[in-house]
Amino acid sequence: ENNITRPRGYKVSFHYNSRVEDMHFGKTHPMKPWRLTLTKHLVLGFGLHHAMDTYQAVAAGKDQIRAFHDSDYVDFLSEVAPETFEELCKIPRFYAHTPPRHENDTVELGPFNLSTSPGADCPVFDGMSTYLFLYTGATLHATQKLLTGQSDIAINWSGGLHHAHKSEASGFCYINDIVLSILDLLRVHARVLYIDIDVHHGDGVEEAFQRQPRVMTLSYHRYGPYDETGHKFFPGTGDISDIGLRGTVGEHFALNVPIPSGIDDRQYSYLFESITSRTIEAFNPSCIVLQCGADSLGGDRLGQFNINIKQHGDCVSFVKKFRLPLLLLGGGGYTARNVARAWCHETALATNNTLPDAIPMHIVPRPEAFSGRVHGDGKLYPSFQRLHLNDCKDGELEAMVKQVDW
Ligand code: ZLM
Ligand code: CA
Ligand code: ZN
Repeated sequence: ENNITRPRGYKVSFHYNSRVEDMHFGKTHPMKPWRLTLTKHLVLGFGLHHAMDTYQAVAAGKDQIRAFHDSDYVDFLSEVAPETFEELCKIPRFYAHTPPRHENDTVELGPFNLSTSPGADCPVFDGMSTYLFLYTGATLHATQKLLTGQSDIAINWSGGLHHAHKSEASGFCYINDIVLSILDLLRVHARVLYIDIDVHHGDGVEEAFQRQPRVMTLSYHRYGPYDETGHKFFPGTGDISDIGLRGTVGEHFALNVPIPSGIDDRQYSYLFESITSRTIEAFNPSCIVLQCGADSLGGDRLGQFNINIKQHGDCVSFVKKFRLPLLLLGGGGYTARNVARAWCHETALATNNTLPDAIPMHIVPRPEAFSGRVHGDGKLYPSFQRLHLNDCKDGELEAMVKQVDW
């Protein structure tokens, strides 16, 4: 199929469990696990599984998650479901974690920033525990493969949930699989570099290691002053002056690259390559974790950047060239067809393959073909019949947002 070959001289592993696809955050919630279905079908359709070792992820154990997260929070996550939420909220050790209410709150928040209100960022939904423990299990197994040297590059597109805090869900993230992975890597590696190209600031990972000089966090993200509606782009942190906790040994081991809306390929590539190479040179890590959030692509439902799949992939290639053990994770990405095209392309780059632009008709994902349920909006996008690495917006590349004056 398409002359897909295994990479020469190194090994790639792919970690996934299709059960994550059955989950629904809510009807209009931007996070669509369906994007992972599309990604899987492109990866399999192009035959990229022949170039890697593929592993079916098993759920992480509660004790593994307690390496970072609060024990009560882990208990809550493992027991919570829409039916049990209200009762669990009344248990004192959980109730104690309910944030204070603000007057103009539109959604009612329960313990740990979780909620059953439909407008919540972190809703409690059916099958949620299964979903959380599976994406975490996939990341932890990928990490093990790197630690044992059985893989040189390990991939988990269902992971990369960078906003989760020790005892609080945030921004669609409940368990911080990245922090858990880095904690494991630190058992063997002297210095771990974390790079985050999601359009949002990787605040959860940065915060977890703000006193840790053996972990350098580097996030590229949309950041700026308040917008017309009086809000900051989520999560509102990641200023250039934010460099790790001052007065601790972790100071200078966080880097933030705040970026205005509308940044294009050339501008992004200049920033990414100059800053990333200087960081690797100076920090000298022995392994790298790269969060490949695809909401930095042009045309993303939540993002405000204007970069193409080709450029997004070039970031992966650039990091790969340093030949260090590399963990590739997903993250954000809210225009499903572009997310799938990007992560499939990046799977090809990881395995040293080049994909033809045309997606053969027999592998164009047909929504109606899966489990009798209509996922996404149920439409077959015309643009999805080609990879279109240089066209995230189907022909119109001007930013949806105001182009800033550079
Ligand atoms: N409201 N429904 C990126 C995480 C971004 C915080 C403003 C909730 C949404 C968004 C939820 C169905 C990653 C904020 C937003 C509305 C407080 C955010 C539910 C639409 C919906 O239609 C929606 C009714 C929802 C949430 C939009 N939330 C857009 N942006 C951000 C979180 C996560 O990509 O970095 C990694 C995976 N939250 O701006 C509010 C302040 C909650
Ligand atoms: Ca980022
Ligand atoms: Zn994001």
